[in-house]
Amino acid sequence: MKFKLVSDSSSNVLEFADIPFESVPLKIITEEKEYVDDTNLDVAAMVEDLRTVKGKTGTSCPNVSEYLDAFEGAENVFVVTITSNLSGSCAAAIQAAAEYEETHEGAHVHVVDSLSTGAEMRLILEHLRERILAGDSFEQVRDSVREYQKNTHLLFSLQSLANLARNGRVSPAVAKLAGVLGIRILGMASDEGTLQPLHKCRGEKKMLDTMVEEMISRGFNGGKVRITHCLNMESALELKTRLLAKFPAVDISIEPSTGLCSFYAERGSVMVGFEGSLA
Ligand code: X90
Repeated sequence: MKFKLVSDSSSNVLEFADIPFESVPLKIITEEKEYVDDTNLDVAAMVEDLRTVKGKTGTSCPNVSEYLDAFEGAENVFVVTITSNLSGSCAAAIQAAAEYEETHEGAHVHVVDSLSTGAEMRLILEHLRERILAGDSFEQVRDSVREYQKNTHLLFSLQSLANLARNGRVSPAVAKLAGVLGIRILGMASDEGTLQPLHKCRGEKKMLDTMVEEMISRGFNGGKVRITHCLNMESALELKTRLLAKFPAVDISIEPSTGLCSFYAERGSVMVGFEGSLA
């Protein structure tokens, strides 16, 4: 049974050790240029370009044939996508899965709609890898990830919702919450896989305090934490320090967000995927 993990690049996981893995890039498109969210992208330079770029900017998700290319050669594939409520990535993966199973006898492809993005997708990928390496069957891995997903969450802090609003990914009413200097919108991925604002925080310290409270109120009890940030290492480290003070044995990683999350979450954002109490 040859297993392969595939994820769209909104997971920020472009390379993954110990198991066959492929990242399928989303693209960030301006009137001048197209940025492919892969290991060649200079994220800091893209974020800088976007500050001054004129005209429309947007993104595009992988298409069916790009997913098919990523599956090639594998017998058992698990695909993790960004929430189907904000992107066509999941729909493309589902169509590719059906085509792949039809044309490759004995092959199985299961698409996991993360109903989230970013660091929560990393948690799901790590869980899949763990179960596959433990020797679970395709069906066991599928059932196990379904359970695992019920107990993972994504919280994030955004300093601007401009790109989300311009591209119709949040309502104008939600977008209006941000925009005042020093205000951070603390939000979560809702059960339906949409952006749900929770708090308006004045200043970074207040945001971090509220973030830790929100994690604990969602059952966080020292499980895994995966943090990404867009040019805001300071806050990511500060969050890590606060969590370590309360949960000394916690397993935390910090990474920069890649292209897609950096475009939508924007400069200064922090995104946190974590396990609730049952994991
Ligand atoms: O072009 C495409 O198909 C991609 C569209 C992606 C739109 C949303 C990206 C959100 C990135 C922003 C904060 C977290 C929101 C989480 C909501 C579930 C990150």
